[in-house]
Amino acid sequence: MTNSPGDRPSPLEAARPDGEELLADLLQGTREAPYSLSPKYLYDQRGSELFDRICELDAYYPTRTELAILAARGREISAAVGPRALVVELGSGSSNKTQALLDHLEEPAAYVPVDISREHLEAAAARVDAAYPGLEVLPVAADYTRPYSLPTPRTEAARTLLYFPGSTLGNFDLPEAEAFLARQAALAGSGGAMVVGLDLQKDVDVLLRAYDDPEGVTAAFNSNLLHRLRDELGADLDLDGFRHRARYNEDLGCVEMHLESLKDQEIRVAGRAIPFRTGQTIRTERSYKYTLAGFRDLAERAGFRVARVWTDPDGYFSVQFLEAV
Ligand code: AVI
Repeated sequence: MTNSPGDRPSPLEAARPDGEELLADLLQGTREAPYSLSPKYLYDQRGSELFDRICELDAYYPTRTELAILAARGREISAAVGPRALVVELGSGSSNKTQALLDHLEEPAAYVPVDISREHLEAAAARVDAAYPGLEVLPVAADYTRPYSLPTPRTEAARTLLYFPGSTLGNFDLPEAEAFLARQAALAGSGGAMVVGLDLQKDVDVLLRAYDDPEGVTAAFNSNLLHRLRDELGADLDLDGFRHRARYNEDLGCVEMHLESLKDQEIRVAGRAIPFRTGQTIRTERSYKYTLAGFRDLAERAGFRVARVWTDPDGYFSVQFLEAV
């Protein structure tokens, strides 16, 4: 997933859950406190539109910061990658982040967007076709959090380059992030590499503002889940009985989004009642903020060596170049 207007955060939407999965996950995640629900449920159509708006907010620094790094360091990134890479983008991406990489690369062998959504894939393929005539585009319809295989391009590739911008990795819990990276290292194979965008630890006030913006767009994005429960599952609930909360979890080093109950109440769904006390929450997302050393250790455990790191002047965000070892 990348995150800028038009972005589709793929791992989060990867399951394309139908009502049954949403209900099963809701009941499972609220069997006992603390309650939680997978962030993938944030991204229905309205949620994706709200996420696009988040990426344009002043308070939400990651998108513009990452784009600025990619623009400033394009040449260095290209030098690290080298010519004739098979560029595999995890998630069909947004045109500006895809272009921020492709514009700089030397004769990429082919571009392979991987996304579960055929609609997003087709849009990405069409965008890249139009912007880079002559570049072979080989879309893969797959959930990239699960095993998938890569196509063989017409032009022999010098290496496989996985591209994973947007700090989407930050939405994985740490063991999950490590296992995911280990699978990518195996997929990229000998000589393979990855360019990954990762948000970094910073002042907690800056973080909390990014996840609880003054315009209330993130609050709407989070609360959209309640609308989904009502509209898709027929849940009986008080939409105004909850509020959006962003919290920093010191122990884990992540920002969390919660929906907090403003009173003692129940959500009634499918013949079940999910009780809430005043102040009780359901966690809807974790967004990990890495330190450079912490990520280096994680990447190494997963079979990657961190070869280059580029950051912005404030050290808010990083674009990292990893080589499979
Ligand atoms: C998609 N992902 C990287 C975003 C993040 O920052 O964790 C999702 C998001 N949640 C609230 N604002 C943005």
